[in-house]
Amino acid sequence: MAEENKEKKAAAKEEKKKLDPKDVSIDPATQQLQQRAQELNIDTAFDRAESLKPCNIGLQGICCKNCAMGPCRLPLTKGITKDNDNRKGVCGATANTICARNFIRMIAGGAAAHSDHGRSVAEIFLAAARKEIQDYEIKDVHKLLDVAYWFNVPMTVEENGEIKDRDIYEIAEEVGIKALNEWGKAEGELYYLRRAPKPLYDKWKKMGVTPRNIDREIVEIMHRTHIGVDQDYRHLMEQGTRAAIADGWGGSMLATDLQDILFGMPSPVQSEANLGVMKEDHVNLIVHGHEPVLSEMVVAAAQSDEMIEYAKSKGAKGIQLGGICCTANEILQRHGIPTAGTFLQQELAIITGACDAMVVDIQCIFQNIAEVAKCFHTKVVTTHPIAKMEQENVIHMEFDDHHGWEDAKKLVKLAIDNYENRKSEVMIPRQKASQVAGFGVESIQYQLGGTFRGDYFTLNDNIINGRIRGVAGVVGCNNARTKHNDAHIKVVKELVKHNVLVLTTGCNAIACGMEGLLTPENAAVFAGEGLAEVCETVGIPPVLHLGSCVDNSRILLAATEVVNAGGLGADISELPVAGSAPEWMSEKAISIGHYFVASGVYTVFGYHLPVTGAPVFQDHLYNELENLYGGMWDCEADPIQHAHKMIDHINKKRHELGIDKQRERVLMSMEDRRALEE
Ligand code: NFS
Repeated sequence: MAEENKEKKAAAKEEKKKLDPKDVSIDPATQQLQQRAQELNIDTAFDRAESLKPCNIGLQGICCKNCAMGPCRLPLTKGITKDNDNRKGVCGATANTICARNFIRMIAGGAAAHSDHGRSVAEIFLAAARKEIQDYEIKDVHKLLDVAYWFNVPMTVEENGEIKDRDIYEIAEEVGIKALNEWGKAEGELYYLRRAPKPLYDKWKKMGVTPRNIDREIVEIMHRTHIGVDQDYRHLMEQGTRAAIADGWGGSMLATDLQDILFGMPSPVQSEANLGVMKEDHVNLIVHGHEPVLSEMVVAAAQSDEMIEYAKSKGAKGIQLGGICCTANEILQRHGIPTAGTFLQQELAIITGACDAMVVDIQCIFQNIAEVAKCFHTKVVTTHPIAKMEQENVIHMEFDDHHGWEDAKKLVKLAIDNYENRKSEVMIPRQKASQVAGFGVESIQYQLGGTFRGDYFTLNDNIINGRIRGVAGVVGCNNARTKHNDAHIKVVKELVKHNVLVLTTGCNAIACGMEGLLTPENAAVFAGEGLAEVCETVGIPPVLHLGSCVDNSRILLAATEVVNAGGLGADISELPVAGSAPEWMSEKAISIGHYFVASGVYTVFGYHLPVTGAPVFQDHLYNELENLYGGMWDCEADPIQHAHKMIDHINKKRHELGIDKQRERVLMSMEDRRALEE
């Protein structure tokens, strides 16, 4: 009898565990493959998020495990108020100290990830400048000269009394040396800080938060958060700010710039998004991760006649390359390679049964893809020197940029050779949407300004005259604890409906692509009247895809261009702009969020922020920071309210600029008059 009960309970538990695929995502392709996973008894992140509940104390951000006297857990329980809060760890650390320590350690993790990626690019850049490697070259001379300017690298040289242009590779070498030095220079501060609007730079100076070098700021976070060092939440946050600025205006910005010089600046390009881009009769090779150094070569190899012929000789019609996560964004922006999916679709790409190889490098890669691959023929290949997986079915083929092309061909060949090993039924969802991606600071300028007026005046004009209410940067991850893409899409749609032009990156950009928000034709469908009019006139979508997460630096520079173009305030904090990460999950997102805040942007995160256990520290982030940098944090899980908090902030800024009245007049003359006549 007891046995029977046990079995019944186990069966009931098993039954309960099964999620309704409709609850995990708004995307039919994702739902279909989640269903398929259940039929095959394969667990995905959605299932694990359901069975593995988060720790409530960790959620509040007040568990300290930085020494062996802990973990010290200080949950905020009922009855604790600011006045009677005497929670402390064994060493006496308060809830504020613990929460701030945890928060800035997240910044350190995020800044390290972005910046170490930037460092790899800088190393390859220098090697290319020195012509030590053959497969990479200086592709965008214009951008090189731009960057050289910020590094004080002379572009001309005097020879025998004559001024001559310097050799491009000579300039590149000097840029490369100076760039690499940004990670560890002994004196001074980061060169790029001066790219920020002057009032912002002055604020940073006044606050003493200008980063000295990238690595140092990250290391100092680890030091300060070691037991018994920095024990003042405001002071800890100052270091968090230094490291976050070193990420946004340092490591990430360098990654973007140097990648543009090596691989070319993105320009608007047509493509498609979602798992439906995979093709049953093609070799499907998925590249997943972040550094375009590898994927650039894979793109070239997969498009080479040699490899296409080889694929045909193995019975395939061709090679279909697709990207996941930010690698997807990198190769989409520069080559129009279709996007296979977001962060939460990585396991599903394998569950199609048609993924012949998944090649990964760094960041946002689920270890479980190795487990899923065991149920199919898919080869999972790790390629980066710092990232391996313990599962024995994973192949490690370390990518060496000295033979980039040869290594990339090996990877493509491996996928082709695996094509004939498909063993299970293939199920590729039909869903895919058209998208136009490839925007950047320069292409926005060009698109909005036209050939004759390549500048940001047009954008500013339209903000001032109220056709565009403001600009929002909506970025970031998916989180298996929230419905996939639901908040992303609701927030973006609500913003564009209210005439807010959206700049997107990361997995938000992929979600927008899947939803059809990245096509100019859809401006009329989703955008408010004013924004739609601008989009239709200049032929842009209401949501502009600016690239991967390191490319959030492009948003900082676009905002700076808006300031420079004039008429909308002297600093980013005065602009009618706001930032958002509706489904964030990574430490990188926290670093990005904080460099937005420290650059003067009101930034709202969805889901939850791990600061609720320390209300005083939370108040510092949500309110006090505004007085210091003009930007501040906020958190709102409900997507519609989330968007409206941003819109309210934008309206507040419009009011402060005195441009809100004009907008009302425009509206009065149309709708209200009609209403009066009725
Ligand atoms: Ni950004 Fe890119 Fe996606 Fe989040 Fe991960 S891919 S770097 S961290 S999950 S947006």
